[in-house]
Amino acid sequence: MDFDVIVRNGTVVTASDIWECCDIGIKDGTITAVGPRLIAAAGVQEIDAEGAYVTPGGVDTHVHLSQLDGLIPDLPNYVADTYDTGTRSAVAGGTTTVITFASQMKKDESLVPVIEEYHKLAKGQSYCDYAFHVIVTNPTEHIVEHDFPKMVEEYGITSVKLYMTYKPMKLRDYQILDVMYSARKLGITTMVHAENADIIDWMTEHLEKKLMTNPHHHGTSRPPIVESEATNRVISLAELMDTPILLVHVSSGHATKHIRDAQTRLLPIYGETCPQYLFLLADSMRKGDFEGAKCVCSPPLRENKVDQDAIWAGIKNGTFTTFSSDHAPTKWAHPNGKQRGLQHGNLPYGKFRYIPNGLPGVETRLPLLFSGGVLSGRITPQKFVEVTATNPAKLYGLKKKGAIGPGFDADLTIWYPQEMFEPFKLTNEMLHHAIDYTPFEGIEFKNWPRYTIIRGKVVFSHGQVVGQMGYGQFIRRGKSLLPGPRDVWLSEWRP
Ligand code: DUC
Ligand code: ZN
Ligand code: ZN
Ligand code: ZN
Repeated sequence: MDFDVIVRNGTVVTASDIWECCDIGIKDGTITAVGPRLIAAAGVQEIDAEGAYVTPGGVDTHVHLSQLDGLIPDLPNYVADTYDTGTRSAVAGGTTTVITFASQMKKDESLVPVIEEYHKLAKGQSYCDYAFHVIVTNPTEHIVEHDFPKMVEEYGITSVKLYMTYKPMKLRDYQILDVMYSARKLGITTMVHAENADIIDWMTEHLEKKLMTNPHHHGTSRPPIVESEATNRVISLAELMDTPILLVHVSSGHATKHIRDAQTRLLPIYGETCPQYLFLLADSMRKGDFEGAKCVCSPPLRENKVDQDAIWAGIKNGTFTTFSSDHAPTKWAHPNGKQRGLQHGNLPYGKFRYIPNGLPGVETRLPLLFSGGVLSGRITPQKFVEVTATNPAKLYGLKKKGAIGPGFDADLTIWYPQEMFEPFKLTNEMLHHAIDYTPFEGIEFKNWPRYTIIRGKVVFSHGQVVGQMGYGQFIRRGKSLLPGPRDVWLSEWRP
């Protein structure tokens, strides 16, 4: 066979198997052979992976870049990573495909200009391959009946995200049903941010009256029941409508149990969790006077290790289909000179309600789970591949991504053989994002990708980004490859 590149002698890991001393042959950016001792013609590029794990390139299906909407409650947004800096950071952490968000504002009457706008932001700017989800904040009849089919057929976008909280974004249950009704017909996967908006608003008002405004009271305002109630409610709406949903960024044991129970009843309910819920707890929000603001995200980091253990269990037992970063970065030093969330507070240390909700993490996602999950013995290498690459690609219809086998894109991440790797403590200076802090500062890493390869081309090598901005391509997606509607009904109602 004729190859352009051969990756030699790696320990190749898929979602089901591990093959030692295995070669991967690549032609025109596609994997064409996997097996021992592939024969190289003269001039073939060989990459030595002796003793190293070779995994499918990471597929991060929850990344916010250059987002223009109000992710931050009631404020203009400052998502500080662009397609340039965000995807540079992605490849430096072993990720080869990201799905980012094109976000409708409530005033937008059509999704077409919204999608076109995000295409402009991304085009020629990405180091890795990318696709879009659309955030729907105003599902008018025109949008769900006219723009949704266009989105699927013309733009290759087969998933939407809905919010149950945040004033500029949230949908009522009625509107969620409008979206689900259309999504079911078109084979769209609906992602849901499930938190009870009224509890959050009520708690925030009452905490402020008691001057409980420091960053960690972000967590006080949103105890696990806030997530659990909304999760249970939206699972009910999805059951009524017989349509698949994914609960994004699940943080607590209660919500995990609702998802698990729904799956046990064979509903097409999927779950996503994120590194911050496995590796951080609410005490991170209590640091310094206001420094805890660096760790404010929604749902919040949980107080209790019981929740963290439930999230680990959910990864192991298959409740969580995907493990994503939810990279939603804002800078600690705000453009107006004040720090994250301080700029609107008239109290000495500001108010948690003005702290942007979200953390940077696209670069640390894979190394955290590889080091803290695989190398610590908590999960198998196959489980790592399943939740970081294979499932995300299948759930969102990325047909040529997320696996190692003939016909798949040659997107690979190669991990140091452990005996050659000196563990280190992370500092923000090591990262490639445009953000001035990391919530994972000081955590010890036992490993890091040595190479990131996209469609046969090395884009990250020995700590250096060697790929080019603009190499990343937009990927049109097909429908989900995981189970969808079941044709099981709660009444005579049929959509
Ligand atoms: N939800 C997200 O998905 N990302 C950041 C903030 C949020 O609430
Ligand atoms: Zn339209
Ligand atoms: Zn969210
Ligand atoms: Zn997000």
